Amino acid sequence: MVRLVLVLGDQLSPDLTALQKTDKSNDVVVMAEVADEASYVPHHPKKIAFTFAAMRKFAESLRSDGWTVAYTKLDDPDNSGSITGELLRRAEEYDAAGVVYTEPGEWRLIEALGDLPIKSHSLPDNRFIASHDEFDDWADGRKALRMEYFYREMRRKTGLLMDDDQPEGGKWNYDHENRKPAPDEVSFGGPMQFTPDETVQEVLDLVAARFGDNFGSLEDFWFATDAGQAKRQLAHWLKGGLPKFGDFQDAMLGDNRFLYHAVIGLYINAGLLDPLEVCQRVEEAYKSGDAPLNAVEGFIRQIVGWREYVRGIYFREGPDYTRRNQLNAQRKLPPVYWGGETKMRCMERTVAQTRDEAYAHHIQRLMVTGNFALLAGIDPSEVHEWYLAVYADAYEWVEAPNVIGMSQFADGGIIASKPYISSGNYIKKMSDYCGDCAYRVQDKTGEDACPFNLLYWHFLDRHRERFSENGRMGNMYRVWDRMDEEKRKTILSEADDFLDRLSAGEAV
Ligand code: FAD
Ligand code: DLZ
Ligand code: SF4
Repeated sequence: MVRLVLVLGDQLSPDLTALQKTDKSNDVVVMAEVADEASYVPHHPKKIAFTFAAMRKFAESLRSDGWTVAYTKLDDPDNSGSITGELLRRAEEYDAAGVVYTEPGEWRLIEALGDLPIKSHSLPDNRFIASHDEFDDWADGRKALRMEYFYREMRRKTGLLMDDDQPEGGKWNYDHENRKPAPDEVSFGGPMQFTPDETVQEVLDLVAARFGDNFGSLEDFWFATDAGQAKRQLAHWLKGGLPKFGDFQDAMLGDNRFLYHAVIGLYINAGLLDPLEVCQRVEEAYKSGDAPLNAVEGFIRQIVGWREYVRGIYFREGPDYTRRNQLNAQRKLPPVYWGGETKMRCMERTVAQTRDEAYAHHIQRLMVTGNFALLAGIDPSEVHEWYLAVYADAYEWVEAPNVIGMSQFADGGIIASKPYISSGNYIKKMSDYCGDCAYRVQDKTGEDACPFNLLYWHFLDRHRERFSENGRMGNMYRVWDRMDEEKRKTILSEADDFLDRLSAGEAV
């Protein structure tokens, strides 16, 4: 009897376990563009267009490879609107014995598929370096789950940048070389841009009609939408971007949105690029002398370290992870996150770039929009939904640990050993935003004082009980405590006033 083989929008890999374990001469692949997936958060239109276009092209490539594919387009009249609905409809149509699927990347769908009233079989997603069991074996019994130690295990397992059992160059981590401030000139022109072909254009028209009101611009769509294009982007970046990736990894520029970043997260997460192969290509660039060790190690750490680690945490912590709120932050997400007017140049630039590109790089996500939300005490579940909606690379397994854990400290410190907070000074050092901001980054109080300066101390003061004993934060509290009492009072009352105006919807 026929089995249905589910392929989700972020499972576009020919080596997907469900495709490997089934039979193309007998079984039927089910792929479906459905309202449920396209609207469980208000996704950026470019993210939806990327997903649908890549799904349609992948379906075609499966057909060329001999598979029967039952593909549902969003506007098909029989579309039931959900993945489970489509599986049940196709099961009846093909009189199928059951469904085989690869574990989805979100608990929401794992639970829905687990409740299917037909026979179903879930397979592990082997597109990762560590299985759930391997991660749990590493994590069990540890007091703290620090990424650095997990990363070393992954280096040993993959052999990447290993010299027998020793790390290449004698050190595991070259991060301290990777914190250079924004350069005056960027020698790399950014990611390769692809002109929409007929398939992409058809999807763009559909998305414009159905999701045109979502936050985010659909103009100038240039993402790769198949594995061939994604590989061309990878090759382009290896040559032009990788050599300086490390140096300027943390830098931010108002008029250069990509600097030396790879802009491949969306392709890896959707299945168009294989993470291990990407790392092997990066290692080759080091071995052939085309890229320095700090860049190569820094990049490989993001993939075999952070990417694998956050996935391990997401699955280990369970479905309630996205609802954690250890700092009891209750403020509503302010309109600035949806493009509302603001005088803060760093926020305005980061949100504008997000609206245009469905992309911002790591430090913009962490130290601008994330830092602001944390300092302002915004409800982490609202922050989480925003990040899940607006970035083309966002799926819960990777987004939630980065937002709830790393950025908002809402998991109470499973991922981060201390909160990622900074005053305006850090943003000034790493970017060119402050130069043309209405606020003055050097002002600690007063009408023009940078809001990050006020909120930084407000955060530390209101969370004193939790953080003052944290060894890595003692210095911050000592500086605060040594400050003149009048000045402290002024900072706190100006910060309160700012937060009131933020909550009242004022363009602060
Ligand atoms: P580069 O800067 O060129 O880095 C290379 C690759 O390393 C990325 O493509 C990605 O695959 C991997 N990587 C780097 N950092 C991380 C990380 N912390 N976690 C997982 N993988 C990482 N990444 C996502 O893929 N999806 C998300 O939804 C997401 N949300 C984030 C939210 C916040 C608050 C923060 C601080 C980070 C988030 N990240 C997320 C991680 C990181 O910002 C993006 O992976 C990166 O910006 C993607 O752009 P790039 O391909 O140009 O990456
Ligand atoms: C992100 C997304 C969107 C926008 N639409 C679809 C869709 O219509 N059909 C589909 O199979 N997948 C889609 N996806 C990706 C899924 O939401 C993703 O597979 C789950 O969130 C699990 O990671
Ligand atoms: Fe951002 Fe403050 Fe700099 Fe303005 S002065 S850009 S608000 S850090």
